Amino acid sequence: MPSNVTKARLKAGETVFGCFVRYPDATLIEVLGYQGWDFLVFDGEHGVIEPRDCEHMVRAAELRDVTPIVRVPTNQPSVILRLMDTGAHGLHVPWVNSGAEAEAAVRAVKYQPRGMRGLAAIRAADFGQRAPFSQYTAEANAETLVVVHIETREAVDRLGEIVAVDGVDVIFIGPTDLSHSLGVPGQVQHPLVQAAMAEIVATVEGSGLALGIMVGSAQAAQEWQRRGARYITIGFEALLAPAMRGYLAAARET
Ligand code: 3PY
Ligand code: MG
Repeated sequence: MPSNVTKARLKAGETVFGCFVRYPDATLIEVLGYQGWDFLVFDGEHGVIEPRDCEHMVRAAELRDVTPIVRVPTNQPSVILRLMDTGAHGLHVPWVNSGAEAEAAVRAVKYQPRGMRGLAAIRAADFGQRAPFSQYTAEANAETLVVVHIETREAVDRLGEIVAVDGVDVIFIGPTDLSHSLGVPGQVQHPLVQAAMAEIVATVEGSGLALGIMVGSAQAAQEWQRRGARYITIGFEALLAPAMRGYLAAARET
């Protein structure tokens, strides 16, 4: 498995920037690969990305030296297996609500001795053409980035258990689902949501794990870096919409 540059940067204490893409298109990934992203997240939860799409998107990202990460739709070993077998260098697992659920995610994505991911000569293993399985499984266990979403009240309450699970790399705040879980859907600035986020920041601080979040603007990205986040993502549409609207407004001025 190729080395995971995003994971290496996080381990070195650096901050990394990525973009969520929910459209199943490898060409789009190749184009985005010219923009300087550290990583791209292919969204299999809220997007329509299936394993076959993911495999092409991973290839395109690798072509441009961007780390390919996939958000799996659910924390199920068979679902995680099919998306990770495409060769993604890491995964986002939504709705991780306890230490047991974080442990299940790590076991689904790591091979023996840490986990029980199914093993075969798939793309992630270079189709069995390059190295013995023992070398591939050790590389995959070391290089794969595990990002767990904290996006419910229960997850915030049980975050101490979650950060203690060996193999979790990034604790990722999902602001939209968190606001929904707290009864104020979409109101991410609501005091209830802000208080829950402050609890997350406090628990992650000093845990040795990286804090991640989805932001909506460069200003929010800067603010979250000041709060300690080092794995910063934004949605493709959050960047596209202002650029297109700004262009049209300006172009129609004359
Ligand atoms: C959320 O805001 O719920 C997310 O999952 C962001 O990716
Ligand atoms: Mg979410």
